[in-house]
Amino acid sequence: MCTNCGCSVVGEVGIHSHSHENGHSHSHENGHHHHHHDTHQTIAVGQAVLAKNDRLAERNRGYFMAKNLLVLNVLSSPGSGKTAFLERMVQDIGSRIPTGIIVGDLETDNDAVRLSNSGAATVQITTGTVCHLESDMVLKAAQQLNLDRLDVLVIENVGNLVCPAAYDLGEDLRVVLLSVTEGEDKPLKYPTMFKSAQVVIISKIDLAEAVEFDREKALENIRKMAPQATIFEVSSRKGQGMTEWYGYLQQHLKKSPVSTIS
Ligand SMILES: Nc1nc2c(ncn2[C@@H]2O[C@H](COP(=O)(O)OP(=O)(O)OP(=O)(O)O)[C@@H](O)[C@H]2O)c(=O)[nH]1
Ligand SMILES: [Zn+2]
Ligand SMILES: [Zn+2]
Ligand SMILES: [Zn+2]
Repeated sequence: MCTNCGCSVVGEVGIHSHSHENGHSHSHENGHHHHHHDTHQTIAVGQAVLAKNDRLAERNRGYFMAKNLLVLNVLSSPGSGKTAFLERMVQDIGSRIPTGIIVGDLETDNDAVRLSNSGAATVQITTGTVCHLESDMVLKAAQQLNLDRLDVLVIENVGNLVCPAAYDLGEDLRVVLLSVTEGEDKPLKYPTMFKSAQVVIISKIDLAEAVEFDREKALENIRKMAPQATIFEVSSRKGQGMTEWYGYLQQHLKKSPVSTIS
């Protein structure tokens, strides 16, 4: 159920195609009352769903904390390069920093196949019509992984810059990608997503010149909406900026590196 865009709110979508503009004589009083009533109900249901999700997110957080896991919730619009970024990361540091990945998509397990080919333990969640992940889905998926063996658990959310922002999954860090091909103004248009980010990754910087990406403008917009966020500029294709990201990740690990054991 999606409380922001109403995508799966059964029978409660606020679009009425019949017109009331001309004061037609047959009474719609009940109907109007009904509509109002529905609207309030929709909001009430939505708040209950979010409150329940928040409780389950806290449960997830406790569970992940007990496992000493660093948990990332990776978010962006479709095709911004989440999977490519994670493939590169697992290839580069997966042997040093054991990483598991939960990936959400409406349909197909393509991303899970790509990610497990890169060497990560991977679980796919197919959500059907639901355009975001929720805490209970994440817990069920996480229980399919051997969490004791992992240092990092990554959740690749459904490609969507809107409603996933409303769903805490129990993560430590929200990582929001903005690719150079989607426009410098996205942080201004999707403020909720950027306001909740601890990390913003500008992705596909190898394409920046070709699309005349205005880097200064993008940085300004990100800083405006997400002054709290650490910003990285990366290319998963060419590898620029990835080392800086790995340094940040290393600093936030909950487990000390295996190599220090004598
Ligand atoms: N040139 C270039 N292309 C990239 C880069 N990262 C991703 N791509 C391409 O962008 C397209 C989308 O990348 P994905 O990694 O599938 O994007 P995603 O965010 O996981 O997409 P969804 O899961 O569908 O939301 C693919 O064709 C990638 O090869 C990059 O750093 N440089
Ligand atoms: Zn939605
Ligand atoms: Zn993906
Ligand atoms: Zn949704």
